Amino acid sequence: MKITSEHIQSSNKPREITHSREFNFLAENLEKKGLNVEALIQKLQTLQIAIPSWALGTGGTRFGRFSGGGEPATLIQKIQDIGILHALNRSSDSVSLHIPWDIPQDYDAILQAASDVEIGFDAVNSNTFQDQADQNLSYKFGSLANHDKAIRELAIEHNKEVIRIGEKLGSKALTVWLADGSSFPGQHSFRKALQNTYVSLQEIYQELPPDWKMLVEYKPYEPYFYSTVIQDWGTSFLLANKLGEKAFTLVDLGHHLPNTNIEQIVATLMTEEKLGGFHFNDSKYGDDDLTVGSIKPYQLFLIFNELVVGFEETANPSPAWMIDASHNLKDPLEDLLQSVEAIKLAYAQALIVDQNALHAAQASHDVTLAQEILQDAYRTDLRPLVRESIRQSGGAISPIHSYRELKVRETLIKERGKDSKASGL
Ligand code: AOS
Ligand code: ZN
Ligand code: ZN
Ligand code: ZN
Repeated sequence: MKITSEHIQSSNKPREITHSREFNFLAENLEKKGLNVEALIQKLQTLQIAIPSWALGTGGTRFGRFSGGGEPATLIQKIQDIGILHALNRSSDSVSLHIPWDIPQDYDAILQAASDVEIGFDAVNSNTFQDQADQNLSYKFGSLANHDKAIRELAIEHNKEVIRIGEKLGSKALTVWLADGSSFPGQHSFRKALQNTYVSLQEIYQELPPDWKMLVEYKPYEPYFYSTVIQDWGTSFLLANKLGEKAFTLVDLGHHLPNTNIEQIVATLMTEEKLGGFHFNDSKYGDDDLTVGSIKPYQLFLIFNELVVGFEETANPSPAWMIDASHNLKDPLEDLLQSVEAIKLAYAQALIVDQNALHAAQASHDVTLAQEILQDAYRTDLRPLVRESIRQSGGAISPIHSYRELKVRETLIKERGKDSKASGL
C-alpha cells in the first residue's frame, strides 16, 4: 500500500473549511501577540522524527503479544510502513534500524525502497542484550562490561559491524544501549564493569567515521534489577566526555526513576553541549514505552521549552529525534502518528513561550508570573497550527482520521495477512 497525494487531497477535502476557520482564528491571535506564524510553521515543518523499526509491530509485554495483523515481516515492508506515516504527516522522514533485527540483505533494494517513499536512515542501534543464533559465547552476564575479554570483543566487533552497515545506508550515528548490569549485590564489581564498558566503547569510538556520532543511552534498571552499568545521565555524560567530541548522551524519556526532572537534565546536557538525541515515549511507572504525550504532556512541553532556549543559548548540536515505543493495545501506526503529533505540539507550545517576559519574571523573582507565562503557552490550543504546518507540507490535516478513512490497516492485512509478525522484541 502506498499513499498518494490524491489520497491526501481527497481525505483533506471535507476538513478544509473547518480547519481554515480554526487556523485563521489562531493565527490572528498569535500575530496579535507579536509571533510570526509563518516562521513558526517553518520550524514545525523542519522537525522530523525518526521511527524505530521495532515499533511497527505489536510488541507488548513479556506476558503476551496480541498481533493486530498486517505487520511488516521484512525490512522493506517496515520502510513502506514508515512511508505511509510520512505521507500522512510529512514529519517522519527516517528510520532507525536495530541490528541484527534488520540486517539488510540487498542494499540496493533497501536504498531504493527507502528513496521511493522519501525515507532516510537515522541512527543505527546495536544489540548486545540478546544472543544471536550462531553465537557460541553468551551476553547473559554482560557484553561491553563483561569480565570475560572474549565476550567483550564479540560485542565490540558487533558494534563495529553495525557502523559498517549504517555507513552503507547513509546513517550518521550509532546508538548504544547496554543491558549490562546485575540483579544481586555482589554479582559483579561496579568499578570493573564501568571500566570495561569505557575501554570497550573507546574501541568502538575509534571506528566511528569522522562525521558520525556515538549516542550513549542510559537506563536505571531492567533487564537487571539491582544495578545497571550506565544507569543515569551522569554515567552516560561521564563516558561521553571521556570518549571525545563525537560521543553524546541519549535521553530516553522512559529511562528515569519516577518524578525525575528530565527537563533539567536536558538543560544541563545542552549547556555542556552533550545532548545527542532522544528516544521519545511516555510512562507512568518505568520504561513503559507508551505513546508520547499520553501520560505527561506538560513534562514534554517543559522539555521542549528547555530545547528551544538551549538552541538559542548554547552550541549544542541538533539532537537526533527518535521515538522508542512498544505497542500492546493500539495499532502501531496509529500510535506513532499520535506520538509524532504530540512531539510537534509540545515543540509548537515551547516556541510561543514569551522568553523575554520569562527572563524578566525570573530576574524579579516573580514566581507567579513565571508560571503564568509557561502555562499561557501550554494551554493555548495549537493543534490548528501543527495541522497547518503538515497540510502545507503536503500531508493530511488529520493524519489519524485519514489513516482510518483510507483503510490503511485493512489494506495491509489484505496484502500481508492476519498473522504476519514484525521482528524485534
Ligand atoms: C531499552 O530499554 C532501550 O530503550 C533501547 O533503546 C532499546 O534498544 C530499544 O528499546 C529496542 O529494544
Ligand atoms: Zn530507548
Ligand atoms: Zn527503553
Ligand atoms: Zn523505553
